[in-house]
Amino acid sequence: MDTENSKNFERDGYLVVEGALDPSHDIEPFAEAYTQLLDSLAYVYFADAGTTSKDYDSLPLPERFATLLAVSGGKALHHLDPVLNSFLPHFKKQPNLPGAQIPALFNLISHAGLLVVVESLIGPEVTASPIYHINFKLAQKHLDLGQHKVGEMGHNAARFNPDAVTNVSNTDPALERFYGFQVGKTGWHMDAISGLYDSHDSEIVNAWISITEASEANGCLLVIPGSHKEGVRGEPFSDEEKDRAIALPVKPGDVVVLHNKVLHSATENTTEDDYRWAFNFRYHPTDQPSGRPFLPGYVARSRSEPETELKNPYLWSAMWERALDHLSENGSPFDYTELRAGNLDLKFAEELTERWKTRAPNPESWLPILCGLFTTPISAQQDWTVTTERIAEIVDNDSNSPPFWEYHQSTITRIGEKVYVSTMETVEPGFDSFGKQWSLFERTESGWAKISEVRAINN
Ligand SMILES: O=C(O)CCC(=O)C(=O)O
Ligand SMILES: [Fe+2]
Repeated sequence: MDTENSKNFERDGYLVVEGALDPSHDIEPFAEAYTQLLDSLAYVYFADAGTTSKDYDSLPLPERFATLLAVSGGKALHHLDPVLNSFLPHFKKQPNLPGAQIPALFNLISHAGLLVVVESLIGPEVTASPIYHINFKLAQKHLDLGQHKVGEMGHNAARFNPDAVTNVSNTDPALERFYGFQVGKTGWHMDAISGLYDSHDSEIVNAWISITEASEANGCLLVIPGSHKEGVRGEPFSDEEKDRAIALPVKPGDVVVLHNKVLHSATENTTEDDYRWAFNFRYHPTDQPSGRPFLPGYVARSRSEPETELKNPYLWSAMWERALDHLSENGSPFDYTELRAGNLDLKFAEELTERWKTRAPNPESWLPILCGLFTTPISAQQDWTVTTERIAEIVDNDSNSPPFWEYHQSTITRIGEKVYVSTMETVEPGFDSFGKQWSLFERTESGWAKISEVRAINN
């Protein structure tokens, strides 16, 4: 079956694998867990906005989703699909929200039923790319409902224009250019063009799985067989080519695998009130670039070094938290418009990829990302030593902060009259080994004094 699959995939640029996942065992529990995430986001946004929606719990899912978009002013999509939205000029992680990289999502991305298909196409060393998207296609009625509620909740209704597929030039960060792709209409494109140049020839495959049934009426995929053979290209695509498109209606549990260069889009959701909800996950051979080096992928399958496979969903969530913290602090390392305009060359891409490979060679190395390891030249570290004077300055003068401070590569926690300082520091050039140091300070009559210190070196 594998050779047949890969032959067809090579020829057509796509593959449909029916029943790769079990609807009642894999899809339904996942959908339930993810829906709880969506609902929890809505509750937080309601609370933050000082509003409530009494009827929220009793609404059908697409109406709840539309309500979530409305109460968040569109920003729930930034949180749920950070890979796309990290390119917004003012992208900020929303730390008040429960993380969107939930264990159920990790378990689905790592599901053996998907990996076996992926492995048959790209070989036994499989990295799950950080690139994944949620596409939740609402009927017009529900897009309108979102817009209507936006008005009610005092946000700018214009941001819910479903035609805002690309190139929306608006300074409002919530008016994301990707809005159509996420909840409206998916236009013609190939995925490769959105990756950094050094990933254009990576053997990236896209496993697209529908949580709901996907039909021509509610927005199934359209694909142009064989269109992956002509290199990386963007619009315009000829009508003649688009006329060769075929529709791929699927059921929950079926997987559509797309080649990184195959042209695809989706039909419009023209139903009265149905919705089409899908995820797409990307995988590539571990030694090839993902196209998003500053976001965390992970080894999902390795036949040669099985111990490198990431199995812990909470570690994955933490990697994302730290990467998004870093992104919020430092901004995206490049502009999506520049990328699409072809202004970032191979050298730029390779350097960025190399830099992040050195910084984050394994899952654990994403975790200390804000502790100075990535941004601090080693020679400058001494200037930032946390002295008793610094403690007094930071802890005593900053009464507005919670009893927790980030000071360069240190985390300072105050509990009553005690202050704990934990410092992550490199002990060798490069990032292969690092140590951790804990110090305890106590308030005395003459000010803060260092009481004890513990140092641990990890290799
Ligand atoms: O689900 C959609 O409509 C968009 C999917 C897509 O473009 C992709 O999976 O790359
Ligand atoms: Fe796509």
